[in-house]
Amino acid sequence: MHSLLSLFLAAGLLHTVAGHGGVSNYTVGDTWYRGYNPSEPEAEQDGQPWLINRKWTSIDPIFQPSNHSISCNTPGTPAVSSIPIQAGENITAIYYWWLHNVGPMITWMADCEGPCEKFDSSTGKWFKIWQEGLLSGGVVEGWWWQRNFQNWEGDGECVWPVTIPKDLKPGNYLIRHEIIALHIANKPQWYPECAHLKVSGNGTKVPGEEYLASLPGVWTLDQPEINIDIYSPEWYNRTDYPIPGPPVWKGD
Ligand SMILES: *[C@@H]1O[C@H](CO)[C@@H](O)[C@H](O)[C@H]1NC(C)=O
Ligand SMILES: *[C@@H]1O[C@H](CO)[C@@H](O)[C@H](O)[C@H]1NC(C)=O
Ligand SMILES: *[C@@H]1O[C@H](CO)[C@@H](O)[C@H](O)[C@H]1NC(C)=O
Ligand SMILES: *[C@@H]1O[C@H](CO)[C@@H](O)[C@H](O)[C@H]1NC(C)=O
Ligand SMILES: *[C@@H]1O[C@H](CO)[C@@H](O)[C@H](O)[C@H]1NC(C)=O
Ligand SMILES: [Cu+2]
Repeated sequence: MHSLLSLFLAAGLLHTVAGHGGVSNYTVGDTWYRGYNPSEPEAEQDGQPWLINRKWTSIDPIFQPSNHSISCNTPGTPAVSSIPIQAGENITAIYYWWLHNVGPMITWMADCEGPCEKFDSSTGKWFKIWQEGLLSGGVVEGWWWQRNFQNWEGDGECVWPVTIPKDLKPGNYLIRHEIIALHIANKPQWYPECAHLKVSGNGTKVPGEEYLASLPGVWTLDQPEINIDIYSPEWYNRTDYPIPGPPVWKGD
């Protein structure tokens, strides 16, 4: 199976073999929160009281880093409800069958500075709370976190747990899961989805300026790690992949 996978990868065909994807559900502890489902009728989901993630109507990627949709996908309409979570707890994003396996995965948050239902995500001061990239080996054939996460065999689920920094100031936040797929030369793909969180706890910390970024803004096609040809001699066997953007905020 893996040689077949490598073949698809080398040919850049994986993309056409199966679809793309995005967050389907979230869990906090034993509680499941249903996300927006692009394959179900919009009328059954729009405005529903259970809806905790921002509307996204297609599992296809976004190709332009300057696209307004890069912040919370298309159309990114605000959710109705929020996921309650305590700072220090984990939230786990569960994906539809994920097949790509090269490129970084990043979880961001942004303070809605009030109700998230009224917040324009493209004005957010986004900060990273988690990121993973290349874990071992070379850029093309090595193991990315995304490769552990993907589920080529189709059994089990693609789960992505992250911890809300325990000292984060309570409030309303967006959480944004972003996969950047880099398997096609010089054609990076973005897969972002956002959910609304109501963070509780006794924290007082907020990230400093050096941790903040805009979306759109943080990614450009001038970044060599983004507008990348992983199959080029320059990258193929490289064992380091620096994830661009600000550093991850650990809560201090
Ligand atoms: C997500 O939740 C929906 C509705 O609760 C459910 O039908 C679906 O199977 C879940 N998806 C996954 C990948 O578990
Ligand atoms: C932004 O991305 C969406 C989803 O891929 C696409 O439909 C739309 O045309 C893009 N907008 C621009 C200005 O490129
Ligand atoms: C909580 O999230 C962290 C960070 O991703 C992860 O290392 C840990 O395994 C998660 N814990 C649980 C119980 O899922
Ligand atoms: C916050 O502080 C109150 C009062 O000291 C305490 O009862 C509560 O358990 C704390 N909550 C958390 C999440 O630490
Ligand atoms: C990568 O390394 C392998 C094994 O050393 C070598 O055969 C191959 O030619 C290298 N590829 C590139 C593009 O440098
Ligand atoms: Cu895809």
